[in-house]
Amino acid sequence: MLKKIRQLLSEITAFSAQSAEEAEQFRIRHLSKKGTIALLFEEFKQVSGEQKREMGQLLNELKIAALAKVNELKEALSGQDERLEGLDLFLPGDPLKTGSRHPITIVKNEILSIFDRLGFVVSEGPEIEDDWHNFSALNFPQEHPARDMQDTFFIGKNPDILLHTHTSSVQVRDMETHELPLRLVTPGRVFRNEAISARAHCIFHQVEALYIDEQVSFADLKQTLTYFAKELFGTETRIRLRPSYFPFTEPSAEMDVSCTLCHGKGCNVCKGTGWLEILGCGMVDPNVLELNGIDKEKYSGFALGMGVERIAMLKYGIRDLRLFFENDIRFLEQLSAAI
Ligand code: 2NM
Repeated sequence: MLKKIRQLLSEITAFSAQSAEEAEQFRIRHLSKKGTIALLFEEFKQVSGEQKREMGQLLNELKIAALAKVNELKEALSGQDERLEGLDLFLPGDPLKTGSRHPITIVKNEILSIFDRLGFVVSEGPEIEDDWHNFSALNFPQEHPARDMQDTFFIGKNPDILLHTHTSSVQVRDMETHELPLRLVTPGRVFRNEAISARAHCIFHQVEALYIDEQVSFADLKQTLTYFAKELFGTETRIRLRPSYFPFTEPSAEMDVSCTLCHGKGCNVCKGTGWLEILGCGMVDPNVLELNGIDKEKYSGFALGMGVERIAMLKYGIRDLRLFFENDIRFLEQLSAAI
């Protein structure tokens, strides 16, 4: 009888079931009133003497093992059938909703990628600046109107701490800390105290580029601009430069590209001119080089700056700049799908 019990014990511990049905049959076979274990207990009544103790212990062990196995099987298989009931496992799953990049980020990355191909490295810096990095080091005279409360956001009452109005302030920090030559692009948010409209916002995104080395010329600037415009708007794009003025460049210019919509014929996007204004640029004013500790006899440089929103508007025919800041999911999805 001992042998029988041991055999049954190993059979029970090794047992596994594929379905709740099989588990139930297992329970009936071993644990019902007429099951194998009940019969063994019946037999046990006849046992006497020395064997009784050992056999009793083993029988109890067997019963506990069988009960544990039944519980284990029930737990593993419970609900399985109900959960699967009425479910078509071949249906496609719920689609995962993925986000998309903001159109400004997409266009900004495209601009940075074009400059990357020309060897310009990305540099970023603080949005909160002091007067030196935002104005003085860039040759803005003390009485320049941009320093006015009307144009610049100052932080608290301190006239020396402000939100930077262009990313040139980051380039000043680069001139302070880096060896020459410098060839860098500075993307960033900039802040100007303007009334919000379809064409202006108090926060916008800028990318500026700066190249300083020996013998950098206006011809280098023109070639860089031509390459940039053709990469961004297509190889048929032409550029033109108009004289302009910035405190930090001399000479200064504004660059137009041939209208991306009518290719120069004249339409309502270019207001009949055939040209679109894209960016400002120029040769770094020798005063700026000097203010930043650079030998103006040995070195020269060019710089340029553009608003990312304006380029995104022209590239994708968006008429209201405010759409970029509202984050209406329909606008973001529509545009990032188009880009
Ligand atoms: C512009 C237009 C023209 C510019 C100048 C400098 C620096 F640091 F070299 F002085 N950085 N960026 C610059 C020049 C920016 O944005 C419309």
